[in-house]
Amino acid sequence: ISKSFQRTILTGLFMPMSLFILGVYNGVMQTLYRAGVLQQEAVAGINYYQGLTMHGVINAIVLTTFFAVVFGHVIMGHYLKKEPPKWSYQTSMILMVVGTLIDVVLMVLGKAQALYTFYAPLKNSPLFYVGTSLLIIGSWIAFFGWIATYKEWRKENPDAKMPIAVLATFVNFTMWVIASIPVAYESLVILLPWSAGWTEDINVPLTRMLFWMFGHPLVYFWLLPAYTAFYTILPKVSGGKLYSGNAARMAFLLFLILSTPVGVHHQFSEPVMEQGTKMWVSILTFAVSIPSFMTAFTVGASLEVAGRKRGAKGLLNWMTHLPWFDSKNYLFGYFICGLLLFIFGGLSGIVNASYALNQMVHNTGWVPGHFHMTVAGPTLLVILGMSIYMYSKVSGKKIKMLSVVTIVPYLWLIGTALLSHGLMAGGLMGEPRRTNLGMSYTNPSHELFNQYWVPSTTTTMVGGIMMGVAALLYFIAFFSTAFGKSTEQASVELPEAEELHSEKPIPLLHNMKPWIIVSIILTLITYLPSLKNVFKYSQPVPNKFEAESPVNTTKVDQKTKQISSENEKTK
Ligand code: HAS
Ligand code: HEM
Repeated sequence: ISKSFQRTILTGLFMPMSLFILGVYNGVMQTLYRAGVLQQEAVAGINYYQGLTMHGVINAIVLTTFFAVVFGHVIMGHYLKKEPPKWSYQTSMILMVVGTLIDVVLMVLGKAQALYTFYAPLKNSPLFYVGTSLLIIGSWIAFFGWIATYKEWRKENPDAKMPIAVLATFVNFTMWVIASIPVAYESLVILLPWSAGWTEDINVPLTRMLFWMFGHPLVYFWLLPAYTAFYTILPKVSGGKLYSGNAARMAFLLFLILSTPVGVHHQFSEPVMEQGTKMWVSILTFAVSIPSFMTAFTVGASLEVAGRKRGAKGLLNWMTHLPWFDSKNYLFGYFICGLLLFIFGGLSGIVNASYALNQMVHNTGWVPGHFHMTVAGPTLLVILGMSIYMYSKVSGKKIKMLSVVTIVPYLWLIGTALLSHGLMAGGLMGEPRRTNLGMSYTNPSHELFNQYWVPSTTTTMVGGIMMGVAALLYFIAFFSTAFGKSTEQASVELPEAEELHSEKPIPLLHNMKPWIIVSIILTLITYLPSLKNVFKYSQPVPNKFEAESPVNTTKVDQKTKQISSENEKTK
């Protein structure tokens, strides 16, 4: 491994993990505000929305993007036995680091508090859109480097199968590039000039549509690195083999065609979207669950194979023969806890996708309950497990406090289950998300106090504190490892699972082109009518929102004028 490649990978692991401390701190604080333990607007100069923005941006955008890139580098290094071109990994890391630093400084200064979804009418400093774009473009550049490496490898290995982990990484980044075009347009062409004051008019529903066109594939961009680990590493560390390589390839390729055209399911309550559009997107969203059901089957079967290889007999006792709490196999704990959480994260996603049920849960605590069992479940646990694994291998430093590292995922699992249960139970009783409940609803001395939300917000807080403790233990182990001495040969390597059956390669599962074409067609079929809806029912208007009110005063002015002129006529 070259020094510069090593430095790039270690920076890409160290920097986001340091920022994650801030992300976790704000997460725990949110649970304290929501439970009414904190009843004020701000603590240590950070107000609720500033904290929520930092929490969402650092955890869900920064940490996940850095991890996808670094994991991609290690996958290429391990499977293709080559380093990507230096220009690509260095430029990519510099852009990502600079972009992230810009965003973090703005968030700390309170100049960016428009939440991680950052669509209008909330407004950030124009620099935030620049910073976020740099982070995203940086990640593209890493991908362009991998394509060059892959082409070289292909020339030298004309008959070799494309390894599943490489296919998965390419699928993920192709989807990412397609999805980031609308958000780049939204950020750089609409939001940046508007926030800089160069334009006055803004079409709010258009910005929301463009964001969600990116926002849902974004969640699969978070998920697919975890799936890559479940298919290509987990069977190995649990002592078995991958049940079917073809099924794995098929699942990834289905994500390529179905991830982008489903974003409108975040807009089921958006008046500008017509019913036909919503119905179509609801159906597509059920379809995008299919590759996850396939994954549950294939990964579950691989675990069963592992359990039986370890001596299990009978129908279900393979579960007890897996390497639970095994410090030599600590990665297993991170993966299995992620999978267990995802059973419920996935099922709650299907509730969200059901249009009628969505009306019940939208904008309530149910939604963060759902996604902490996805992004803070399999995604985050694979990030934590693999980050310390990769840091140790690439730096040649032995992992410190291995027994703590082994316990962390189980503690995180219990904490996340409690946090999500509290949020979801509260959500079903109307508890709103994105609200500092401590200032009113969970403050007994406030006139809006609601006693029914006390048990749910308290459960959330207990879960949140457990997650905070798990994260703290992890940080101690991660940074002690990082600051330790290097004693072994540095290497870029991954545990690699074999396939159980030697299946015949299916050409369609080895060629991404037809899938990319279908992906673009499905996106157009969905988004052309959605765009038509947006332009039919909304238009750019001057942004005259006041801090205290969600109502656009421009529209109110126009309506008042219209009513008074009608009154004049009647007179
Ligand atoms: Fe979601 C909202 C629908 C998956 C993240 N989602 C969100 C938001 C986030 C998010 C962050 O339709 C909120 C955005 C915001 O701030 O407003 N989501 C779905 C559906 C799925 C889904 C249908 N979401 C995810 C994933 C995420 C994520 C993955 C992050 C990584 N989601 C929605 C909808 C909304 C939404 C609506 C809008 C809600 C609203 O109104 O605002 C599906 O992809 C889920 C399919 C998953 C499964 C589970 C398969 C289970 C597996 C585990 C097997 C276990 C084994 C272990 C093998 C079907 C693979 C066995 C071992 C033993 C020992 C037993
Ligand atoms: C939102 C707690 C870890 C991603 C929230 C909310 C709570 C919370 C209570 C809801 C706030 C509200 O709607 O008013 C925690 C705690 C954590 C944690 C206690 C661990 C100590 C994570 C992780 C991720 C994550 C690891 C992602 C990798 C998010 C996102 C939001 C959120 C994207 C939505 C932000 C928004 O609405 O703008 N978190 N969380 N959280 N969390 Fe976490």
